[in-house]
Amino acid sequence: MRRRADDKANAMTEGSDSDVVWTNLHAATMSDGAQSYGEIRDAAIVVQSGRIAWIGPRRELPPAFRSLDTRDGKGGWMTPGLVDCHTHAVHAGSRSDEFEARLSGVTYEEIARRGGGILSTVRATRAATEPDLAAQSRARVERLMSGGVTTVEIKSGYGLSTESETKMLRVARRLGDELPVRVKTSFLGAHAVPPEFSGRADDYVALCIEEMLPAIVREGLADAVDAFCETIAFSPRQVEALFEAARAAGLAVKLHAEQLSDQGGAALVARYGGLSADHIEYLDEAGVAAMATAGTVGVLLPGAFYFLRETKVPPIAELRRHGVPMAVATDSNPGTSPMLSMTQAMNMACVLFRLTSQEALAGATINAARALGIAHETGSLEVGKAADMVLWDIARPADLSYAITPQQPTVRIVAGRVA
Ligand code: DI6
Ligand code: FE
Repeated sequence: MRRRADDKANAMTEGSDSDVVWTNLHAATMSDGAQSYGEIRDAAIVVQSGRIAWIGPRRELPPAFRSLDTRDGKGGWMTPGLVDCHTHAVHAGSRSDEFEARLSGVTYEEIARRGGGILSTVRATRAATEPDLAAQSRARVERLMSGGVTTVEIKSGYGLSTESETKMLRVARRLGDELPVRVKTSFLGAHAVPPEFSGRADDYVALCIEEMLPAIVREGLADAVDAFCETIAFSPRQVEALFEAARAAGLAVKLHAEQLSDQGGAALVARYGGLSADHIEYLDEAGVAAMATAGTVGVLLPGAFYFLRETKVPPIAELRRHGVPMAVATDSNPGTSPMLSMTQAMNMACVLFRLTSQEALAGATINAARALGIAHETGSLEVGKAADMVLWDIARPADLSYAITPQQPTVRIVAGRVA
């Protein structure tokens, strides 16, 4: 089932526009990870069959490519297409009513305990027809795309029944088929305990393992399995049972870990060779070390931090010291991060978490691709990778994380094709 995204990538590259060379631009290749922008001034980028066939200083362009049609970068900067590696973009409705309640002092946990929060979006998502859910979700994904996103991860987790979880994931897959964007999906059945299982979380986890996951695997609907490990959600023991089932099904794992408290979730997902531990405000150094050993990416979600007025900052210095790759994502969701701009998430990561602007761009490109297990395919401008690229009318790469205002590229290219 994990093969699906690669099939999509191949399908995308096969039917590409003719071979071209992009010139009159600078490139931030992000090929060094977060160490630098991998800048190439006055660059040329050769795109053949949807992939990057050559990239370097224009004056070094090999003669064989000089007769290709050119595309004018108008003096802008080409970066890898942005990768939003953590979203809940498929859901129904809004929660501005809860936002108002929180402004008057009610906490997120209190709202959740009263049956609001995630469960109010569950009610709306269950009630939505598949076409209605698709229409609402499509508008969000299109907004992300207009801000430079070429790959987006989308989770389930607002259905919490086999019928509604598969509905969400089918909608996510369909958006990937219909729109010029790569979509990776994660099964987040263990997001909250649904009302009909109130007080019976273990029974609900058993349903996730015995009924939902097999149905999802049968239809090839998920690329990974995610869970919310928290006192108000699922315990490490419950998450571990789910990860065992994911492993048996051959699916990658990732985890909402240490968002509101330290549950040892990051160490747990690292023990399963997980792709990422996400949120991680309350992560301790032992968890950081476990992630470093396993190669698990730390996904920073400053939108949720901002929106919940969290004050505990993720342990950025420890993550750097241990060499844990850091990604930045929107966490786009109605409860804790109603945000649809990756450059805005980058700005918040710099201002709130003190990432450097290089780290923010690496977090939105190459490290985000690693968090999805697709860094061999996208996330940096390197020969052999898909030509997923965005052109920005900016003077310096740091302009992308500098502005608070959401930014839009002038050209967006997916698998070599202007989209
Ligand atoms: N952590 C979050 O921030 C989102 N899910 C999660 O596990 C919040 C989801 C929501 O409130 O709807
Ligand atoms: Fe999330």
